[in-house]
Amino acid sequence: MKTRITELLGTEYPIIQGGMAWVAEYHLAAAVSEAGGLGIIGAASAPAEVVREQIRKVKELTKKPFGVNVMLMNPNADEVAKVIVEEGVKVVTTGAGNPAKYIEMWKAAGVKVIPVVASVALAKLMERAGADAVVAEGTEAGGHIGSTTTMALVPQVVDAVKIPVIAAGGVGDGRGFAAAMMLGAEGVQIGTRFCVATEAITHANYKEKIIKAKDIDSEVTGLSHGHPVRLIRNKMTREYLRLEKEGATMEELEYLTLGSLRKAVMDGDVTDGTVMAGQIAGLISKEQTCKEIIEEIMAQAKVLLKI
Ligand code: TUI
Repeated sequence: MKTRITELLGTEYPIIQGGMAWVAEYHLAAAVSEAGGLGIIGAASAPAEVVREQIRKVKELTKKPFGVNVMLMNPNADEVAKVIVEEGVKVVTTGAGNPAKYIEMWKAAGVKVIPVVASVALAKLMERAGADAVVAEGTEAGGHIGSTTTMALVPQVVDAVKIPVIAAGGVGDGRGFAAAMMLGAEGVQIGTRFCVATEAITHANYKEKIIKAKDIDSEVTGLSHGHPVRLIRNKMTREYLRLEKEGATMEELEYLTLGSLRKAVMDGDVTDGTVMAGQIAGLISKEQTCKEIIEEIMAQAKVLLKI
């Protein structure tokens, strides 16, 4: 399938993997790229040298295109941005902020820049700053989110910019892919379904939490201090939301979640840990390889789109 996104990225399919913190490491990124999508290393809060190592490991596993996601709240973002150039990475996605100050450096080095946005305003700003495409991510997504739904956000971003748009948030199968195309997107970004991929190093308890989740099992924490995060309900979210309701300070809330994502993804503590996932978790019913996931999505979408 050809769209401006497959042309831009040099991939077989217009499917990119989300840059999920801890989950999006080199095994997953290489498997998604090998399966014809765009695998992504999620830099999250990692130091720049760890990101460099991850990039080198992906290169050992695949000759196909891959990218790096820069989480802009990472205190090491400046160094990570430079490592991307030094290592000759071809595609960068960004999240949780405005990457304007890095775009000139990345473009000069020939890096394709794809910011993740949650509003029309930021999409337009990114186009003017020289972005090659944007990911329009709706509030259905897991992790750090905006407030507009994918259904409402994607067509508004498509109308506002000339660069191609990738839809994210709530896309988990071929129906979601086809719906995104109908909204004018030319690609999709998928996170939660790749979290349970065979190649993902995500702890079995985390995968099971996603597989068992129903449609209404996610919560949004952090609304009171302006950093909303979507995750699967557990003891930690109940405690967090109770403290938020009681007017706890950001410091008190941060203390509760310190290292909690690592605890869930790596150690499998899905009771006190942070289980970030999107609303589409309710649709995800089994672990599959990245190849199976991508081929199933594309086969289903091709029937629906009659292509
Ligand atoms: O970035 C994401 N999702 C993430 S990042 C992340 S790491 C984290 N861990 C703990 C607490 C908080 C974050 C987990 N999930 N998605 C892309 C995304 N970006 N969604 C929404 C946005 C966004 C929101 C506001 C982008 C820009 C923005 O404002 C830009 C501005 O003008 O400053």
